[in-house]
Amino acid sequence: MPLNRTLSVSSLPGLEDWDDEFDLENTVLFEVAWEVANKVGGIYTVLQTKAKVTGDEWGDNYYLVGPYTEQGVRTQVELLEPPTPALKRTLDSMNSKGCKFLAQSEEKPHVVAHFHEWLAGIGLCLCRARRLPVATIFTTHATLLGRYLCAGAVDFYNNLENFNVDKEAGERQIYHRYCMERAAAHCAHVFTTVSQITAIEAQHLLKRKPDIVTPNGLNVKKFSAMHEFQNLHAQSKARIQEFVRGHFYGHLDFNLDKTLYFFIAGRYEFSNKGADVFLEALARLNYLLRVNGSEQTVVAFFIMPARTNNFNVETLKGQAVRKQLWDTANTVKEKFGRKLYESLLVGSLPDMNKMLDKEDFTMMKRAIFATQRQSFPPVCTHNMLDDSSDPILTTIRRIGLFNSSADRVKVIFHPEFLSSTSPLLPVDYEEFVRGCHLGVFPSYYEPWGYTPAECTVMGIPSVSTNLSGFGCFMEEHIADPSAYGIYILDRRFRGLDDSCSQLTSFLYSFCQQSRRQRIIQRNRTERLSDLLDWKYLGRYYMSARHMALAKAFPEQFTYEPHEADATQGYRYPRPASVPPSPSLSRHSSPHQSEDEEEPRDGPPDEDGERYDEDEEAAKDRRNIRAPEWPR
Ligand code: G6P
Ligand code: 1S3
Repeated sequence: MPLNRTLSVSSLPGLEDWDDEFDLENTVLFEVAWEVANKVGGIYTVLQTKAKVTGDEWGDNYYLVGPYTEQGVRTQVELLEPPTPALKRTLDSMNSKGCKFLAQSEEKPHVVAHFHEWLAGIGLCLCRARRLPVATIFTTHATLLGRYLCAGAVDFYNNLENFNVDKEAGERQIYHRYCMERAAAHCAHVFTTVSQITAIEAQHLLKRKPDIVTPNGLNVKKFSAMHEFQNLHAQSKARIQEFVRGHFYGHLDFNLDKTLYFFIAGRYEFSNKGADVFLEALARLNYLLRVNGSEQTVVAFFIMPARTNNFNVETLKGQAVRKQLWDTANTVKEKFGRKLYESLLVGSLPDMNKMLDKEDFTMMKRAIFATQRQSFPPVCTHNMLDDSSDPILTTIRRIGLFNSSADRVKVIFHPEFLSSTSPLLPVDYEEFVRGCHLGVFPSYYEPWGYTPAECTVMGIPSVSTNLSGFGCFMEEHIADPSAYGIYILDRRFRGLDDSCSQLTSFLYSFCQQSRRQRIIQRNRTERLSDLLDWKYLGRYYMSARHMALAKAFPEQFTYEPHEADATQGYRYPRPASVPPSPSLSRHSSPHQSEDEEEPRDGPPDEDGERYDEDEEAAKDRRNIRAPEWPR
């Protein structure tokens, strides 16, 4: 079967295709992970989004192996008959022993087995212990010990070399799992991690330096016209606004047209994911917006699943009240329209004083009466099981962000992942992200961090940190990240309080941008999405597989390492229209008034320049530095 051995990276100007001559005939790839067709977290996203490029390279010789879950089988896979008798016999035998499968194979091929995380790593250790002729790769997406240490009050990054790893793992009662992870890392022909920062962590905690860094990519959906994703932002924002109208009923004393939506989302690891820093910065932002008499309001969403027993009544009531107001307005509109029509039919202009009758007024008064409430709009949308000890709620009580009228920053904690079938906020995650203005992910422990990457490919600016794989990757590949809506918080060289101040200043500057500036910034953010496409990043996984084949089967395969480090070689220049001085480049576009909606064909800027998105993008592309890799 012909196998495609190159990956197309033509979307990145200046970066050549990688054309390694590697004969994959009679070679089979198994990728094994707990999150294959089993959504737990980010590893699922890695495997699901990467499947297309890996399939392009390996064709029918690519197999994903994961746990058998009824739910996964029902919703995510197509059941097939094994194509060869040998495979059928193997699978029948596994089945008879109670081991259910998903799978296909060829006879006597060179096998590459790629294991993700310690749970699957046990298979790798057994392959080596039983001396199976298999080229093995182990990828760790985070180290167990690193995650545990960071969740405690430990100065992790300044002490990486000093931890007594056995003692620390033992004290946290993860010694057995830690040993499996370390054994898998050492047994593998090729060991990889998702970022440089996790590579350093692995070197110290697992005692093996990764051979290759394999950054996480995404499937980038490209629109033919730039304004299409901007339109999607406006449509999705309208859905969020509807929810906000209901949630804040009776307290809608802020201008929705001057309201910005910020959010944090992900696994509920309060300090690892930086929810602590975000809350503190929001409290400070609230103060700044209040004392400076800002007209802007910020609604900050926390989308982090916690234990609940469903939505709370007050939140559901808000949406019911909103719906009732909408229905009332429509009923009155219908009656008004009919009377107007009757009057025009007989050739006269209507008497406006008679267009609404007593019944209409009573109905409207009743609807307004229903919007009265004694309490502030709720902070949390659900009944929390651990309400009194929940870290987000406890912090909100301490900093006093209670959604009062005086607050310029409102908070909504939605402790469940989003779904388009929700009776409360019926949008899926992608639609929600598109409708927001800024994703805020000030993580302390984040080997990669898909959330800001997803924002980027949807053209939504985000905050990440220089302790996250994504933040470091963007810092390395973009000359002026904040001009592109990629704000990278320093959590490496600053204390907690300083990081909170820096985040506050990012948020406050963001609030000071005009609509026009936000639109220009979104265009720039979206332009970076090629950088995160598997079409480009898939090459690192490819490299890992080739290296593993060469190590396991040196007679058949040779691997020439690339001279430059795998993550070098590409740098996005400062946007053409941003002034060179750092002090001037804080605002990402020339100042313009809020009324000037669309940047294209707009009037000249203060300095007399006219902004042209296409021209700016073209200039940027021409300025891209020649790649250092591959050579
Ligand atoms: C998109 C739409 C514009 C809209 C804008 C709102 O760019 O194409 O028509 O005015 O979003 O942006 P904002 O940042 O205020 O939500
Ligand atoms: C890990 O999932 P997490 O959120 O526990 O793997 C993800 C995929 O590689 C990665 O993006 C994330 O940073 C890690 O932490």
